[in-house]
Amino acid sequence: MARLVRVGGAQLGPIQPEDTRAQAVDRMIALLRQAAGHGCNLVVFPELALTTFFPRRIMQDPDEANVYCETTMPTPETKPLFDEAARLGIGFYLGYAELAEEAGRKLRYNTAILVNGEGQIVGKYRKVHLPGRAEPDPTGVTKNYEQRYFTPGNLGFPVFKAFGGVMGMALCNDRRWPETYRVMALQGVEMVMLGYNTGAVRWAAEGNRIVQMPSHLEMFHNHLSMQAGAYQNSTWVIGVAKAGCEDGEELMGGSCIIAPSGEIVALARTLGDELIVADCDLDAVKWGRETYFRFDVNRRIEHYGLIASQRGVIPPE
Ligand code: CDT
Repeated sequence: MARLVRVGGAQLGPIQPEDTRAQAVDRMIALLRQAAGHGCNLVVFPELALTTFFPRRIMQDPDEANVYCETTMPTPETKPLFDEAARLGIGFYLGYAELAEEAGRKLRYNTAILVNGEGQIVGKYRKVHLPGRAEPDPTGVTKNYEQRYFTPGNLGFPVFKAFGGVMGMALCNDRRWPETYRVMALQGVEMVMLGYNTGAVRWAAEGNRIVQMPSHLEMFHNHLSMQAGAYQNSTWVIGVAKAGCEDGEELMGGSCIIAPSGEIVALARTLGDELIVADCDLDAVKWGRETYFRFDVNRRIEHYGLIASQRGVIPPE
């Protein structure tokens, strides 16, 4: 018998700097109700879903970013989302900025949580691959300062038994790194949920010229990385965007639900609040893992020719 999870990918249109968390939560509740109408068990929201994508701007003092962070979850502003989801019996993945206190230090993490259909948090992930810069970019092309505001995640890539399967989480830039999927696949992941905020247009400094990168590549790489991650690890991948013109930056949409075959089975058509839905059979991961990707049999780490230092970062010549 199939192990079906009906998943809603809840893409959000832009959240402007002046928008409140309560406004964002209202929009998410509207999408949750739509998902309930479709019979969804699980809804995936984007990365940093409660606020504007604040790391696109440089703040002199990184601690100014604390106003965008949550110290606990649920907060009074997000409680209505938890309550409505529990009332509807729908679980959800939510990306937000976390301000944690660890060993007497305050640290910010780019975080995602998994909440079950009873409104209980059953998993937490902190973004490992932080893109962008920590220091101001003299060329002005950088639209991402996550390295300035966040500490790399210290929870690894854990997986969680929930929704009748093995669930994993990742955030945005993580999707471009094969390790993200493989570390979870080696723990048996069956569905990777991933929220993202990615510019539709990218600029680069070439000498003293600023050039626009070919814009078709942004969406191509977005889907390529998630489809490859799904196929090469035989897992469902749910990629959900924040989209549209946010604080002057065009964010790409392209939210999608990807089967373990690597095929996109649901795709957003707009740059606004939009729900995409697919029935995800968790048993569909088995075919790939019993044929091309038998990790225990065909994966030959002892033959990869790695020396100890190469298992981490390979030093330059
Ligand atoms: N949010 C996020 O991780 N965005 C990055 C943009 C990187 S720009 C250097 C992404 O990989 O989509």
